[in-house]
Amino acid sequence: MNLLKTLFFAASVLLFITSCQKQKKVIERPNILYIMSDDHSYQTISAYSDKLMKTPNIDRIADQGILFENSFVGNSICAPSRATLLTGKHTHKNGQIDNSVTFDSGQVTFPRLLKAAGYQTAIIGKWHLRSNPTGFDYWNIVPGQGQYYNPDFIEMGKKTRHEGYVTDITTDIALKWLDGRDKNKPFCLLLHNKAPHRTWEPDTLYLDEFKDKVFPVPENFFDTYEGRQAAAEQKLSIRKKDMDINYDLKLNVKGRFGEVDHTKRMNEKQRERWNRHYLPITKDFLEKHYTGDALDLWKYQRYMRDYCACIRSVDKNVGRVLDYLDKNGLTDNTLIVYTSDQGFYMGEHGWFDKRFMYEESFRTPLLMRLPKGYTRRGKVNELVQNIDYAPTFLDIAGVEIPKEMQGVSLKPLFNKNENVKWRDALYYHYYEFPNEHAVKRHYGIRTDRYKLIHFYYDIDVWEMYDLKKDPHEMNNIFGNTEYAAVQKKLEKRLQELRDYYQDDTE
Ligand code: SGN
Ligand code: CA
Repeated sequence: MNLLKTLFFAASVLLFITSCQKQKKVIERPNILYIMSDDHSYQTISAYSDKLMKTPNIDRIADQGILFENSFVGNSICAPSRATLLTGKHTHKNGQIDNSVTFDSGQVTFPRLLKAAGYQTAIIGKWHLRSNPTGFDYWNIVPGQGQYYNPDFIEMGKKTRHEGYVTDITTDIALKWLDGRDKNKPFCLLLHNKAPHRTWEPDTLYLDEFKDKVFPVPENFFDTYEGRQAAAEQKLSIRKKDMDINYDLKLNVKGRFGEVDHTKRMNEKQRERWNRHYLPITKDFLEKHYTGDALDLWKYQRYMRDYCACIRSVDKNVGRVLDYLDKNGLTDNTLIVYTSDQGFYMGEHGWFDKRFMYEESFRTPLLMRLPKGYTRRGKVNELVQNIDYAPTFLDIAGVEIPKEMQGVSLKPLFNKNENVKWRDALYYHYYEFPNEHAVKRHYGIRTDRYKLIHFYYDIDVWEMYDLKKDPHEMNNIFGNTEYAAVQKKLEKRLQELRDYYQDDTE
């Protein structure tokens, strides 16, 4: 009897151990599929909020994975964000402080390290770093900002025009590459959409998607920017001529830049659909003679309709990629990431564009579906930043993270019930001034509750926000005696972060 008991006990222990091992077993060297759109706001991803639109396919990633509720960039603009993705460093360290600089392609980047470790690497879509991609087995990129209709792509140096809509074509090329890859090696594919970048030109098949939708107007749409000099002096306002009725909103009238022909790259069919959609809108606008607030609100609705119609294509194409992974048995052994190069204003503060360290553009959407074996699901609240992507991808591939990378691997956050000690604050630095949208140079710190920003160059202004009491950042509390102690702490912590990230630029 005793022997039987002992045997039974031993068998259960063995069963327990093997089941634990099974649970814990993670895929070694998983594939990495990184999808990044250009200027895609978290406000237009229904996994975050379905107030503006539904994105059922992008949501699939979070439904089966994790949704980062506190995901940010280090410098809210295109090329800087892309250089940070590749290098795992803030932009004062990788040199890409604004869009005008040419990326130093000799730097250590994660694709280069993955390639050396036996991964097949590819970048398809928007690149925007001026120098040619390095560290990729395959690259096929759009020139500069790219074109929406019948766009050119540069495949390993050779330019070709493709018939169709840019978001569809980017995905077509990506699926073709996936199909033809060496199936004995893991892959790392960067799929970078051009959309929904300004001037928000939808697939002509989707022009009517949001035609009659009335979007809720942000409560600070008519912001007067009191106590915030940099916000008052920007040039990214929907309510001013910064957003043009012809150039941005596609009315068939003379605008600030003359009469821009959005249809010049189109074929006959596309042009016909375009005109069928926009000519009646122009006619209606000319009859109504909007002025004042009514004009501002009309512009807001017009902007939102085109922007969301662009997202409609992005979402459809994310679905195509996810279906491909499912059908080819790749879903379990692939880390799937969806993000944007930064956030975007959907009329908050009366704005479009990005650049500011205010929430809507400092934040960026981040959704991940984890390879089999990682147990975390649902919302993740830790403060994460785009400096963390490169270390994360190297870490899950089992490749050593170079000391010079400034971000940290997110891998410890990929399992539930793990008590991870995490950072308490994030650093930000934006440089592109003087420039088109007149957003002043600034740097700052954000903790889970507070934000401190220093605007400099042609001004010397500090701002501070209590995000719990003032989530829309309308009330600058810098210098407020009630917050003196908090301010002192933030000032000290900001200097510590500047030392830690070795940023003495100002
Ligand atoms: C273009 C846009 C700007 C935008 C920048 C940077 N103007 O210059 O509105 O802020 O790109 O965008 S446009 O008239 O060309 O549309 S970024 O995403 O590339 O950084
Ligand atoms: Ca961008």
